[in-house]
Amino acid sequence: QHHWGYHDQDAWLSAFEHCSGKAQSPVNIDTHKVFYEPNLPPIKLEGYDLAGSPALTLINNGHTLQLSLPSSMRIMRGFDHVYVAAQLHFHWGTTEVPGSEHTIDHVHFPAEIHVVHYNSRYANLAEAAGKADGLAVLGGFIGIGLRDNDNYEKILSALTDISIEESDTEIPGFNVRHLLPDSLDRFYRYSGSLTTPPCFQTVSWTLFNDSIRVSRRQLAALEDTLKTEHNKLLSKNFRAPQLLHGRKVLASFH
Ligand code: BO1
Ligand code: ZN
Repeated sequence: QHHWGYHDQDAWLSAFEHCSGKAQSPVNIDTHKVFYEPNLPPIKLEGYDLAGSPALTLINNGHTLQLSLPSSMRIMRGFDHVYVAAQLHFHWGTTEVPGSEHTIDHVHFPAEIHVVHYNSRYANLAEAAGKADGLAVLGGFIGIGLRDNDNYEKILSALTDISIEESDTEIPGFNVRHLLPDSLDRFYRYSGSLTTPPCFQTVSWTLFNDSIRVSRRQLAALEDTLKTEHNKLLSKNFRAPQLLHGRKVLASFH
């Protein structure tokens, strides 16, 4: 397995054949060029409230901060299939460099959350990842607000326990729905890929229009706590926007 990193994203192209495909992610969303699609079904989530459920494993895998999710969490509506949650993770930058992967009119948000789901017709994420209808990722833009976000604090307060690469910890179950925007009604939809190697072009992407707010302190905790290989700061873990190559970005709203 090739040891990829964010510093040399051009190296992904030669080491992973799918990374040079024509349906890669992330992309810029040009809000003046999206197609309003009134028939996009609304997103209906089920089983996202994990309060009182078994503890969840939070891991620093050297590329991101990742929370393992139980298969009780599902997207019941919004797609042609039922999708089962596997994990959620984040992409971020530094205080100086906003680190969302997707951009809106070429502007980055400070950070982005991805809730990764796989099609329930497959056994697990690994099996689904290479299938055309395999994956659905829900993406949320994270911005800075004046108040601490109590829901994000359930994750961020555990970061100091996993500052070393490949360390993990357990956190109590909580309502994962509250990590997403208040309204899920306004979203963008397009066909793309995993934003990291192996870059499989198997993801139906949903990006919520309404952003999520965390405090400046909380964002700093995400940006400044985790370490990657050689004890270097884990930051700027976002891929540059990729060309659409004729793909259409749909919008559920106008
Ligand atoms: S993302 O949401 O597009 N940033 C994304 C990127 C990579 C993965 C999931 C979501 N997952 C990767 C796993 C690898 C696995 C690969 C194919 O999927 O991290 O361990 O090999 O199954
Ligand atoms: Zn991601």
